[in-house]
Amino acid sequence: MQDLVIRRPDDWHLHLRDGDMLKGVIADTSRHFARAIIMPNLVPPVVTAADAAAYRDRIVAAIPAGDRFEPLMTLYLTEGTDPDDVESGHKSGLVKAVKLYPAGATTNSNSGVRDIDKAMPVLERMAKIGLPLCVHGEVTTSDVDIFDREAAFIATVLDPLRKRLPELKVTMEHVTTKDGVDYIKASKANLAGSITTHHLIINRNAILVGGIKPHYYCLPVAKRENHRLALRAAAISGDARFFLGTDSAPHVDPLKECACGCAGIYTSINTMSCLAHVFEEEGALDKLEAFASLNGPAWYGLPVNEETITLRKQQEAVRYPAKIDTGAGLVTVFDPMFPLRWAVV
Ligand code: OTD
Ligand code: ZN
Ligand code: ZN
Repeated sequence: MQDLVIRRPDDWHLHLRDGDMLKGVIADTSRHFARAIIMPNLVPPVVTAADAAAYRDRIVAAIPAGDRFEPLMTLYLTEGTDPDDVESGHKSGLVKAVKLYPAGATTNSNSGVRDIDKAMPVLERMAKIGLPLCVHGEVTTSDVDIFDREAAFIATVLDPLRKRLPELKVTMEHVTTKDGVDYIKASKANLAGSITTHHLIINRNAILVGGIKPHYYCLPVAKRENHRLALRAAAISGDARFFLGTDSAPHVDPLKECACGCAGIYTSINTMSCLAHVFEEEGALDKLEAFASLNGPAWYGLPVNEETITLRKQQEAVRYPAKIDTGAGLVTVFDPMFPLRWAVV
C-alpha cells in the first residue's frame, strides 16, 4: 500500500447540466472536488448574471448533504452580451469567467460568437477588470480538418485577439495538441491552459480502431499520439500554466450510441484514480498536486483548498461502475482501458 496526500483538488472545467442529470451527476464531483468552473452551455445558455445566479442556486440545491462544494459560475458569451452585466456579476463575486464558444464548435454552442468584433466591448471590459476569458479553441469552418481546428484557432483567432488585447487573461480550455501546449509555453503572460483527464489517456485510435467507439468521442476530438505525449509532458511539468479541467460531459447512452452521437466523455467519478495512474506512470506523483490542486487556484486568483484528500494504491483494482444511473438515464463512465489501483480513501 502507498498513500499520497494532496490538497483537495478543483475541476476547472465541468459540465453539470441541469434538472435530473444535474442531480444524477453532481455527487461524483462533490465527493472529491472542492470547487469547479461550471460550463454555461445549457439550453438555453447561461448568458446573464441573473441566469448564472439562478443556475448556481439549482446546483447548490442538488449538492448532497454533508458535501462541501462551491460552483464557480461562468457566463456564455454572445454577440449581444452586456459589458455592464458582466462587470456587475463579477464584482458581486458570482461570475468567475466568461466562456467563448465559436458558434457551432461543440455541444450547445449555436448561440456562440460568429464575429469576434461584435464581442470586443465585452472583452475590453473583461481585460480592464481582470476577468478571465475561457475559450473553446477550435475554428468551425468546414474547410478546416477537424484534427487541425485547434492549431487553426490559435493562428487565426486567439493570437490576433491576444495581440489586440494583451491585458485579457485567457484560459485555453481542454488543450489537445502539441501546438496548444507550445503556444501556451511560449506566452509571456495572461495565458494558461486546462487539460482533461481523458486527453492524457487516449489518442484517436481509441475512437476509431476495431470499431467506432462513441464513448471515446468528445470535442475537441482526441488527436495523434505525439499530441497526447505533449499534453502529458505539460501536465506533469509542474508549470503553473497547466491545470486540470476534466471537461466531464455526461450524455445519456442513447444520445451517444446512435447514427449522430453526441460529443462528451464522463470522467467525474474516476478522474482522480486515472490521474494518479498517469502521474505514477510518468514518475511524477509529486506533481499531481500542482496540476489538480495548486495551479488552477493561482490562475483564477483564489486561495488553495485547506482540506486534503488521500489517494491510496491498492493491490486490487478499484471498482467503478461501467454506467451510472442518473434520473435522466444511464451515462457510461470513461473506461481508461487499464486497471485503476489508486483509490480516493
Ligand atoms: N466537449 N462535449 C461537451 C462539451 C465539451 O467542448 C467542450 O467543452 C458537452 O457535451 O457539453 C464535448 O465533447
Ligand atoms: Zn469546449
Ligand atoms: Zn466542456
